[in-house]
Amino acid sequence: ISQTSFSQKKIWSETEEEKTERLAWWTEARFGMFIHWGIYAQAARHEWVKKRERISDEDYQKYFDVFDPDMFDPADWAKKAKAAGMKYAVITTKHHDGFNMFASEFNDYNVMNTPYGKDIIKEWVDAFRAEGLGIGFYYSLIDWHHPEYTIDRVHPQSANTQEEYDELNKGRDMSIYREYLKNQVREILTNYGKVDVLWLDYSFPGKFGKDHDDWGSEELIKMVRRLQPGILVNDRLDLKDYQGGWDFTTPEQFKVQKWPEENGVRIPWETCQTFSGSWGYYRDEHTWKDNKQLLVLLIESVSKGGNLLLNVGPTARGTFDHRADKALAEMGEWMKFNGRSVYGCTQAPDEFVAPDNTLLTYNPKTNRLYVHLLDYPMQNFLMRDFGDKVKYAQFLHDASEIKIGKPYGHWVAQETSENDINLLLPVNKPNVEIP
Ligand code: FUL
Repeated sequence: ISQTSFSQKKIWSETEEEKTERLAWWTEARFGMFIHWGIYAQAARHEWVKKRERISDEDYQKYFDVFDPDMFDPADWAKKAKAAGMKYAVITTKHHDGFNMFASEFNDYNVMNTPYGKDIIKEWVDAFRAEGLGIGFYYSLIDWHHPEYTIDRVHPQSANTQEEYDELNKGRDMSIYREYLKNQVREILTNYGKVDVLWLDYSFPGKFGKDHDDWGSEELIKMVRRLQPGILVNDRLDLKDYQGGWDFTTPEQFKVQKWPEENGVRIPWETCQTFSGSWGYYRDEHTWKDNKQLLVLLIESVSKGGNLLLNVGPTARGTFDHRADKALAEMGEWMKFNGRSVYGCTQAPDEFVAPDNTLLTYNPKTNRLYVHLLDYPMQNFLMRDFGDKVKYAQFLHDASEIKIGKPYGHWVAQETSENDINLLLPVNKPNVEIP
């Protein structure tokens, strides 16, 4: 189904077909890995630790001075992402703390000057490309390190009143930061070959937060498009309008109820989600989602036309938490058998109404409908109004036939119509090791 119909004339011109084409690999992919990694991994208590604990630049410096992830093996990460069924990955090149994981001409506050001393982004790109994965860069617009950056409500120094805001920002010149931001975005889009996704973060309005409506957004996006014509850009750059320059919207940490639209046009979307709440590595966090929750997140996203970007926060030695390893491996096991109901799939056409406790995904190229049973229903599974739409039914994990019968029984308790069908499922859930 073609979802997009618009023109992006305001900033650069592209036809509807060209845009659909540009997004095609991402729409097909559906499942990617987000990676939040930086010197905050050493605190191991949230990537916002600098703000949360009001740590000064001087105190935060210790994390820079000891950063040396001796076990970092990006080839191993890439293999794990691929084995999980993910098709692309997005890594933090700079988070809000301002530290660069890449070699930069415009800043000493980067990985080359830490004990590790090598360009992590370069190593990462090479390894992930080698596994055939799409490459994305997260870059924080917010910067708590840059001396000219406006101190606002979310800054570690925190300006909570207009007076504080004015006082703290005396002598700061945001236009210098804006130039720096542009230079750095140019660097990451120039030095690492083809980049598939640019994930900028963030510019939501807030008290004293958005007085500096000032990333130079239009100029920035023009440069991005010029440097990387095929790139996809998310929606956090202050370009209000979907038709004005960005490619997909990024609902964070909540389940999307309905495919988002703007002026009747369905918008490409990707939900980003954590395993445990924090994005950066958090040693003592115990709120890890279980395997079924993660799978349902993925299936539910696809069933409403979206992607899932699932986050890993590597440790300061450069390894994945063993719980992340386990979750990824389990998802991969499921994807091996069920990936067909995810890749290239989308929301089912309106004529298919999902039976209770199911999610539907649909592949418009093959016209296959996938019915995901969230609870195994035992024997007789009624699908209303599916009679004229279904030719054949099978399980996905082993392609064994599911016989289609007439609705079972004609009691008042279950009124049925001629066009209803009944899937004759085995009484016990087939013996698969995965949920
Ligand atoms: C948010 C950030 O503030 C979080 O730290 C994280 O990067 C998330 C994906 O986006 O806006």
